[in-house]
Amino acid sequence: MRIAQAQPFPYDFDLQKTALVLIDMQRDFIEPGGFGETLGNDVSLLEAIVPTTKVVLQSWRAAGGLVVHTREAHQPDLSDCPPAKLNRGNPTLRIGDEGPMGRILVRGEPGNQIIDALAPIAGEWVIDKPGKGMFYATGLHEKLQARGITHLLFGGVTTEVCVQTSMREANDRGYDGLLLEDCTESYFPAFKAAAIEMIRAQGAIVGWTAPSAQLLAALK
Ligand code: C5J
Repeated sequence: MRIAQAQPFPYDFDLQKTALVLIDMQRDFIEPGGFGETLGNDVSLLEAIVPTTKVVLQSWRAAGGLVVHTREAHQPDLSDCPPAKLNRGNPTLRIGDEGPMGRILVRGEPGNQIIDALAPIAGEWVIDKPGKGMFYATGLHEKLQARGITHLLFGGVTTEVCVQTSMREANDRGYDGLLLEDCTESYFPAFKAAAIEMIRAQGAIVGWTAPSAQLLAALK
């Protein structure tokens, strides 16, 4: 398959060797009362990509492709949350504190679940990650290798933090990654725009980008 209009040049992929990766589409970031809001962000910005992402998810499922969902999630005792992460900044609630959707960024809490519209179904992978990148302390690389995955299509939040970190980690591990531009969002539109430019600069130095309509056209 080919996304001919991808930037900076066409992106070729084999459906059987490609996974759709949705980064951190969890209530903590997208709904009021979660981690995103405690940091002072307007979370409604992120809701805007949900319908587009849902269409992509449904089309990818219909095509039979592997789906990977990640969640930024810590153990209840926070043993996997270094002080440098826990104490940084001045949020109204810190990781592990009790918020309106349970403990912030803690595994198993209501706020840590993927939003209903994109909820995983049987056979899809759900990866809990303590870091911003999806490979750090998750074992995901080994699982993808065992499945023969070489290409990764990315969506999710936030573009310049967990999505970009995951794409960079993937790039260093030898995957060809493409970011679906309208399936990712940031609390800071300028950061999203800059991240997209960075990813595809210098001959796809991190990877490719394309609007999701081009993926849907390739899947038809
Ligand atoms: C952040 C994320 N922004 N999923 N996490 O803290 O991007």
